[in-house]
Amino acid sequence: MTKPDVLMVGRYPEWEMPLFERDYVVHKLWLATDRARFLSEVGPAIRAIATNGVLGAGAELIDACPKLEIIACFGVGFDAIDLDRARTRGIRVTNTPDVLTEDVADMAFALILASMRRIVEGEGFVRSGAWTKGALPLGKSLNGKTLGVIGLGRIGRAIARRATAFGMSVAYCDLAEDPEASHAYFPDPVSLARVSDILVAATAGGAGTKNLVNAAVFEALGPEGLFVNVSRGTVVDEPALIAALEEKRIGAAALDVFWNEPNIDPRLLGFKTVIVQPHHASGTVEARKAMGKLVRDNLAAHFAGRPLPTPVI
Ligand code: 8YV
Repeated sequence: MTKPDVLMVGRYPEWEMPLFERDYVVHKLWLATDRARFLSEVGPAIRAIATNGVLGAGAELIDACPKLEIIACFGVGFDAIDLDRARTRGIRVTNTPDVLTEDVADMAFALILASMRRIVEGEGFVRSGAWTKGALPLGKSLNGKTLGVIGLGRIGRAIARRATAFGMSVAYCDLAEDPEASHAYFPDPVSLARVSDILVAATAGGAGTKNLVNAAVFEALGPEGLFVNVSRGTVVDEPALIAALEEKRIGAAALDVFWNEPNIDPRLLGFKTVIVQPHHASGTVEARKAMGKLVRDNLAAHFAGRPLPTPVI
């Protein structure tokens, strides 16, 4: 049987490559110097796209592959994939839910702890010798605080579980109240922010959540509040975040994702009250191995005519 042609949009982990190349003819889009020419040459043969949550697959890419059958995403978020175009063309789409949930929730808490307990600042304080001349300003305790979770999905619930273990109260907002959840429900991010000491965005990206966290939300969070983002940069009105930080209308921010990553707004780096990470919440060996396997399992199921393990459409 001939190996199906797969278009790999961005670099996958090194360990994945022999496994992909054993079963597929892999065309590496990120290595192409002339993207349009590369696509016009290989596009007609492509039956599958292997992409990730950031690069996705837009209409231009989908249309460059007339025989495309499936788009497999290395990531849970599929907001960068043009689902409408895929649907119109009858193309299947898969993602990698569950296998990264706990690690993403851990990152949310790593950011919360780092900000509240001044971990990054403290590290610099010791290394620079400043410790010999004085004391680090005091941090803030998590115990007794209220964590507001925007989006009580798999990741939001995993964050909420951790918050409970840290002695925090949890409140959330989502499109609808979850009858299973014991946490306080708020219908929108502004009313949630009003009761929150820490506000975490854990919602899906895409048009439906664009700028969901905006100036009004920051106003409601207040000058002592911490905003944390482990979802998508698009969920936040970044200029409004920068203005809120500048005018001290919120206390701090800890961000794993950005509107324009990796070329992030340099103004964010000018704040002592901001902690940044390179979109790395799922960046553990364990999660990434499981994500790679799930991408391959979805492709294998598709080409064997079996049900897809984790279909989006
Ligand atoms: C990945 C993600 O970092 O799962 C997601 O939606 O954003 C992350 O797990 C991303 O897919 C890039 O590899």
